[in-house]
Amino acid sequence: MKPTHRARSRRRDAPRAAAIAGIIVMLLVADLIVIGMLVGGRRDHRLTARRLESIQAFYAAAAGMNMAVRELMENVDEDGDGTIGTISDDGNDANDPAAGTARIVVTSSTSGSETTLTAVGRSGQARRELQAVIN
Ligand SMILES: [Ca+2]
Ligand SMILES: [Ca+2]
Repeated sequence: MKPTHRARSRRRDAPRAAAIAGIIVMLLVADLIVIGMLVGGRRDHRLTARRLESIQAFYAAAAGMNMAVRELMENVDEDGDGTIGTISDDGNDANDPAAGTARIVVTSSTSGSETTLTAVGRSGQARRELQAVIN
């Protein structure tokens, strides 16, 4: 029996259909790779931003500590918060000095002959704290 025209056409189209299916699978894989790279890049960007905020907060705390130690060395309330050795320790975060995008506050506590200075730097979601004990 001789194959019909339709059966011959199906046999010729089979490799073409397989090639199209292969191309579609390759495009899907390429899409998944691109999406994976974009998601990974976005996560890296956020992580870098958090690290930058953490570094800014740390250096802001260090700057605040230097300001507080200077007040103690000079025996002058240079920032006008009412206490020598503290920086913007007035319970109002809005007026804390800024170092770039970071904010600073330094508090002080005294126990016996020891004074503990606590400097807090804040930047974005980051918060870094430094302490110094002065005898
Ligand atoms: Ca002060
Ligand atoms: Ca303040």
